Amino acid sequence: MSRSIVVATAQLGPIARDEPRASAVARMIALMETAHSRGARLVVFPELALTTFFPRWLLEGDELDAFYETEMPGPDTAPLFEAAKRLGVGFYLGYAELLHEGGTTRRFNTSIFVTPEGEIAGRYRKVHLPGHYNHEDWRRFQHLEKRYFEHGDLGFPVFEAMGGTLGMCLCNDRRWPETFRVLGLRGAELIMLGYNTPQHYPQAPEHDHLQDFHNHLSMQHGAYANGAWVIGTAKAGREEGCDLIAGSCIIAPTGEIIARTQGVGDEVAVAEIDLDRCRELRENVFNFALHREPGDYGPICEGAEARAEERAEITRNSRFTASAD
Ligand code: ING
Repeated sequence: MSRSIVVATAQLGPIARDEPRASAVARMIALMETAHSRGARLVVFPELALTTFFPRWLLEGDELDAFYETEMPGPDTAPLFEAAKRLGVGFYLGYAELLHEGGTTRRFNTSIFVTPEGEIAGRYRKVHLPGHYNHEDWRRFQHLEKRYFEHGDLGFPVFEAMGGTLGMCLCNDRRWPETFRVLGLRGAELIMLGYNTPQHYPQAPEHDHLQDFHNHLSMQHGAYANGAWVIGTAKAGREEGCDLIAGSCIIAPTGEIIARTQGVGDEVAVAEIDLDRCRELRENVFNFALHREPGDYGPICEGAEARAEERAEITRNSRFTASAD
């Protein structure tokens, strides 16, 4: 018995700061059509796929709000939902979510999974927000995700769609093994994620040449240690003067990269995956019931309350401002 499905990573090249959403959506529809022509029924787009990576600048007010979606689908994104229905393709989409809830405005770095019927079957809000809160002059470019997004309030949910159990995360989440482990413990067979990853990491430029290695290392380990398929999709290329890595790929539960993009622009890579292959790992080397020892993992979950206070402190006093070395 196999639960095979043809999937695609749909990498985007740079999106200009003044590029209309309609342009990004048109590019994504073209990628979806290419993937469909190669048999794909599931497509993964990048993180913040509708606009340029705006946390690289200090913005406020209407100029900042212009980068968020207040409805999904909205007028600009409806054509993507329609294309998915027309082609019979499900898709993962990363975007900046702005909502008014209980009298306050809430902002999240969000991803959704939309079924071929056009229904939103899963939603995720980024838990691990990298970067900093205040503008820091010493940086070549800013990384203000801690300023522009709240800590995700949905945890790491899984959901049923496309004949399997699916999970999502976003960019920096992939570097934290806990992300994949929680999704794995909840039975995720395919984990989808998008990323915007600069080649240059200001606090440790000596690692710049390792970004592609760390990207694949993180995702390959997450796949292997949890016996799950992983699809990671980049927004890539030189975007507003900032070089973003590519390396979008499809990874088997064995940790092997079975398909990847070659360039740094709009590009699709496709592979047929069998969700039943997760069992090769989950029933053997990573048989959680047989081999996992949660009684010894205490420190992993210690400090949750303190962390909530620290997060508030970052927002209030940004005492975590990294000093220039
Ligand atoms: N970007 C980067 C990422 O985690 C980063 C931030 C870059 C962290 C390089 C470490 C090294 O891939 C986002 N958007 O999370």
